[in-house]
Amino acid sequence: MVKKTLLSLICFVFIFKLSAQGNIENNANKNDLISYKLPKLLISNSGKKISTPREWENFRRGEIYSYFANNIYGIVPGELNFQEVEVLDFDKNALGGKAIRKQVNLIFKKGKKSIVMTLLIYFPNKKIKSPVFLAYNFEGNHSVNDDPSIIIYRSKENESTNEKNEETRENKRGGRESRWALNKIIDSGYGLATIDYNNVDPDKNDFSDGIHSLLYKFGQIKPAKNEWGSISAWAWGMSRIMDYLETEELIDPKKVILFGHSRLGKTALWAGATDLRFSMVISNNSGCGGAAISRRRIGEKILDINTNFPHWFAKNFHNFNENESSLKVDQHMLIALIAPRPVYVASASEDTWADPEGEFLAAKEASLIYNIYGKKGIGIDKLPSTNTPFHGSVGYHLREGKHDVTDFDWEQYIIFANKHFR
Ligand code: GTR
Repeated sequence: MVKKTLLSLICFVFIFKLSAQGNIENNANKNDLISYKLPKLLISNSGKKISTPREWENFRRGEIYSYFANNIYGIVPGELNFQEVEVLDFDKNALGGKAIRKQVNLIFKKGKKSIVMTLLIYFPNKKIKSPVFLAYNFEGNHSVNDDPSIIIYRSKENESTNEKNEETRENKRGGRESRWALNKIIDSGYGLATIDYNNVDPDKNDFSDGIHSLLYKFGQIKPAKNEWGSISAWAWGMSRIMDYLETEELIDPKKVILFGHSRLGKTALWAGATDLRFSMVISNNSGCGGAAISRRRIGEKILDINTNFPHWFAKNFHNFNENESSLKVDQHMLIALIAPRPVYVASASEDTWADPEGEFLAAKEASLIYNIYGKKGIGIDKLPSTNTPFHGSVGYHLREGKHDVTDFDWEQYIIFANKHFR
């Protein structure tokens, strides 16, 4: 009897301790009953409480950034700027005359190696410097708009011009138009600058191609454990395009907004955390390794992403497969690194693989830093109903529907940008 009572008592204490651990208990995975405790944003590694922007910038931001760099995305092991800019096209009569279209090659060389990034930009046809959305595309610049003048990129690997290849490429022309709301963007006074992310680093588990190999040390054939995976390489690419945009007289370099969907939403967040020149960041349905809290283990987990895409993150990130709780950070801290610049996290109700609620909670937790800067964060505590946007300095919406980018999403991003820029 005494033994039994003792056993129940031990069990009670254990269960109590377990549930008290999660400071967001209600949102823990209901299926496998994992509770979790988020690392504290406002306590430094040495235990110092952070309550002012100065303390955040001097003590806390750097240690969080360096943890993400060395353990998750990977550091960039050197510097390289483009050596040549080649203007391929400049047309003042694009989109029926309301836009200017420009296409340029940014050429990077190191030793015998080189890469070429082909940038497509549509500017509003006005005599002022415009704010611009900068975004990678997945399937080539010509997939963004059905415009026969958009140059089809040919990498060294796919440069063959046989008829069949040409036909496949042509078939993609305008194929992703529905994701770009180009007319809305231009009509609202914004430009759009885009390149195929494969230009920077082809999206495959192969570190011999793309930008990585240009920065290898003698004899190196793959990144070291704390060095860049593809997401970090794509983020680096966004900064190099920013170098170019700073020289572009039709653009206001103080109003460059990073946008990315899915793996490119993860990239936009990391690029925004890394390069303070970006004045706003939007991550659309970015999920695991993007905006979603890893410790929730809902939808895609670290093990899944590192198994299916072993090249996206630094090798060190694989140490956290099935081991999320030993990370010293979680993704709310990535969003916090963007503060005090406006940041937008968007989810979709059917995109359960990206864990919409986890994305919301990260944006909510990151709001604490915005509050320290005297700004309103997301302004709500619970996941809102679908199609109900919130636009504080942290923006959020849960769009009804699947993993995608729609006109509804773009309408929100334009409203958000207008609110903060005008
Ligand atoms: C999925 C992946 C996600 C997301 C997405 C995408 O398959 O699991 O993390 O990045 O791809 O980029 O389309």
